[in-house]
Amino acid sequence: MQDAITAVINASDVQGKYLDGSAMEKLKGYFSTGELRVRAATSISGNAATIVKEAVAKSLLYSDTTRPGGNMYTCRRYAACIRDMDYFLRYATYAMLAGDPSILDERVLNGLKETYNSLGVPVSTTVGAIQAMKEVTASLVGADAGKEMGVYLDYICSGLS
Ligand code: CYC
Repeated sequence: MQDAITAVINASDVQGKYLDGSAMEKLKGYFSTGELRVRAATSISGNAATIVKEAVAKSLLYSDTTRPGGNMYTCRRYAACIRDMDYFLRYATYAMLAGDPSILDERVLNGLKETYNSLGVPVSTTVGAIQAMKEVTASLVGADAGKEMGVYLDYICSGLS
C-alpha cells in the first residue's frame, strides 16, 4: 500500500534525486486537502450503514437483481451484496485518506472480477450500484470531498470493467 507521500518519494528515490518542483506541488496539494479528507472520512464512517442502505435502495432494491432468479435473490446473496458495498465504501475511504489508489488494487480488485464472473455476480449492475453510492456519499460530505471520494469509487468501477 502506498500513499501520496510515499508515491512521490519513491518516484524521486528511483532517480536518486531530491523532490523537484512538481513533486513538491503534489505534496502541497495533498497537505492542503488533508483536513477535508479527514472530515469526509469521519462523516463517512459515522454514516456508512445509511450510505450503503440508500445506495442499494436507489439502484438495486425491487429490481430484476432482487427478484427470483436475480443474483441478490435469497437473503444470503442479498447480505453478500450489502457486505461488498460496505467493503467498497470502506476501502475507497482508506484510499481517499491516503490520496493513492494502490490499496484498492491490493485488497479489493485483485481477483474480484474473476470471482464475480465465476459466481454470476453481474459486473455492470455492481458498477451502477457503486455509482449510486458515489452520489449518496457526495450529498453527505459535500461537493469537494465527494469529488475526491468519486476518484476512488470510479477506480473500483474501472478495475471491475
Ligand atoms: C460474493 N463477493 C462475493 C465473494 C467475494 C466477494 C470474495 C465470494 C465469497 C462470498 O460469497 O463471500 C467480494 N470479498 C469481496 C471483496 C473483498 C472480499 C470485494 C475485499 C475486502 O474479501 N450481487 C449483485 C449485486 C452485487 C452482488 C449487484 C452487490 C453490489 O447482484 C454481490 N457478491 C455479491 C453476491 C455474492 C457475492 C450476491 C454471492 C454470490 C453467490 O455466492 O452466489
